[in-house]
Amino acid sequence: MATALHNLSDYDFKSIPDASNMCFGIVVAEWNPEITGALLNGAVSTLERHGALPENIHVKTVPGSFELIYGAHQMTLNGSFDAIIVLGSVIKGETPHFDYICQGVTAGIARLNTTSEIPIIYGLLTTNDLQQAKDRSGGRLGNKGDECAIDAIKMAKF
Ligand code: DLZ
Repeated sequence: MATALHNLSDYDFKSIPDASNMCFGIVVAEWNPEITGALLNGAVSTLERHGALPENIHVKTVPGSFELIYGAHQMTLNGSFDAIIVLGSVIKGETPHFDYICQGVTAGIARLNTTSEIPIIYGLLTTNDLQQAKDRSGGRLGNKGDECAIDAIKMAKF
């Protein structure tokens, strides 16, 4: 008879580590600033609520979401961050541009996660319209920036 090697109770699915000794980099895109500014506010306030010191949260802006890849890569070279968060908002237009940017950023950040020493948390909102982006950046469906902050804290000392 097979015996269970692991019990669900062995794992802690809920607790969030204290972030007071952690250092974070955030790269945020300037496109759709109403949305990305709200994502940034959510991420920073959630990191601080879990103990991160303001001086240990380093924010850099990039022109658009496509530049999040370069920005995050530069931050990985810095050597002083425990985790990096990228924040952007791509809103569907009338051309396939949306698809190329979404795929490019997603693949770029995924690749960085396998080549860098630290985790890069993916905070790219890809929505069909502005309202969907508002709903997910502090509106009725929460704030993706908050979620990314929690994920960064959990992954920082993986
Ligand atoms: C060009 C472009 C377009 C059409 N839409 C968006 C968008 O919705 N969100 C975003 O973050 N960036 C957009 N960009 C800019 C690209 O991400 C990028 O900055 C440029 O293609 C230059 O590399």
